[in-house]
Amino acid sequence: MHDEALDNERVHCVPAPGQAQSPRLLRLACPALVCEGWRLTIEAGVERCRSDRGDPDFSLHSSSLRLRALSAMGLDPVTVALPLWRGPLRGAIDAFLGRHVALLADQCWARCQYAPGRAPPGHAAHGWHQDGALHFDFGTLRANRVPLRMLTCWIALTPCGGDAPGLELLRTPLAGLLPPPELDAQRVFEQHASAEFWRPLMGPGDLLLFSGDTLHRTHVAPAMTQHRVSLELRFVAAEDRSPQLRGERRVTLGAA
Ligand SMILES: O=C(O)CCC(=O)C(=O)O
Repeated sequence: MHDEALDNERVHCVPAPGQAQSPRLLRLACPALVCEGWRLTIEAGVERCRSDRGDPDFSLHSSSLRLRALSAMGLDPVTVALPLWRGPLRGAIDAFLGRHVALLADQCWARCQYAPGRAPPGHAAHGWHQDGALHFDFGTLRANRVPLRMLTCWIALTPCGGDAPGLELLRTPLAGLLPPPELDAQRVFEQHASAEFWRPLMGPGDLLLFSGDTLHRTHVAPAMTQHRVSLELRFVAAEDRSPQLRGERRVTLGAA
């Protein structure tokens, strides 16, 4: 069920340092058995949080759980990130962020998304946004809205994009952060040519790597019948001193 045309967009085609990073897809970056274990752990964790409530690491609205909440169950953010950074993602991450890379350990998430009409009460899909807007205060007057220089690694743990919700991304990163009124779905649709929108079909273990300036949202369509489980990691340069990152727990992955 993979879109063969997308297979050209491999992680080993890295841009020169400092250039924009278009979103790219890497097939089967994580082994299927490992993904299945992660999926089971996440579903159990999300269901437990949904009935217990009160866990600050759980968002009822997005059926998302910070990965750190699953550390004791073997799904620690650093344990997930290290083999990817040492393995298939290293060239792409280092080319974009430099050799001293840090994981934003508290901004790593496990997520469930549901087919329309099958979502639990209170759940909603993610609207258009840029991850580089993390902790950005749009209320302050700023000459330019500079996104964090960040990479998000989004891993599908179940088939998605076809019969289950996936991601929709703009193929070209934007020059700056869009303020909230410009994130309206109709407005985004009007501002970009249809060829710019990308809804990859993904299977367990496939991953998307995209930079903080990439506009994206949950892709959910009326005909979908299945739910999806995914997880995501966020990387920055270890030396990044942007004020938005103040207080964030960074785990440096090293430069070996
Ligand atoms: O998993 C999704 O559907 C959306 C997640 C997302 O866009 C994000 O966390 O930045």
